[in-house]
Amino acid sequence: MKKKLKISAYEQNNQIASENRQFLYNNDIFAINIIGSPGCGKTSILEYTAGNFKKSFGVIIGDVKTALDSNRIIEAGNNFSYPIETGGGCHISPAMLKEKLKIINTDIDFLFIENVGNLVCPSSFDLGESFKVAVLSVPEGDEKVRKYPSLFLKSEAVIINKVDLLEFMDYDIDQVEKDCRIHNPKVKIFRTSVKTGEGFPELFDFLSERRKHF
Ligand SMILES: Nc1nc2c(ncn2[C@@H]2O[C@H](COP(=O)(O)OP(=O)(O)OP(=O)(O)O)[C@@H](O)[C@H]2O)c(=O)[nH]1
Ligand SMILES: [Mg+2]
Repeated sequence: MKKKLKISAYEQNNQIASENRQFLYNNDIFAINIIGSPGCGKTSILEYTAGNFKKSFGVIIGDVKTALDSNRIIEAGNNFSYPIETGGGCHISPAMLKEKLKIINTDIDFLFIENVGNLVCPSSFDLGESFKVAVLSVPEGDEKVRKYPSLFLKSEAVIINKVDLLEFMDYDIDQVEKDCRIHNPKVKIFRTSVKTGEGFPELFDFLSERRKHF
């Protein structure tokens, strides 16, 4: 009797991630996997982007429950917004993304994937994205890069959001940048505020430029 070849869950995930990557490439879609703590401002950044980024883009938003964040993007003026309910899962899996890619409008240049709010699990999975962006925010404290290193090893860019709150908090932003560079010396860092718009022109320029090289 022939033995059935078993592949591990890890290999299976990577296989599906490769299929997602091929699909995105075939459709000329540059995909960014956005990872950060609950409440750091991921959806707010995408709302701001919906109002100010002059490129065509879609959004997929993973949450344990509800389509609340996905609906916020539609209200902000971008109809290409799709929710993923993980039903308890602490991250979007490659298979969940694959299902969603079947129904998205593919006439877009960028796809922003807001992962479930969590600094640990989402960083362990390749979804087939072009690159990962880590989002930090001032009120959550300045030690997160040291405490949750794996995300910062894998992120090509880091957004430090809510810088409008710096004057009220003990947050050593220069030290946070140094910590990021220990994990990835080439990391691009953006200091943003959704309230003032600070940092967004630089972020949008980076995304537009980076798309040319995928
Ligand atoms: N002061 C200030 N508040 C912000 C900024 N960005 C987001 N917020 C606020 O932070 C809160 C959480 O923002 P969300 O965008 O929902 O955060 P999120 O990361 O999408 O949260 P989850 O989806 O639950 O993980 C909201 O009350 C926002 O108004 C900012 O730059 N400055
Ligand atoms: Mg959100």
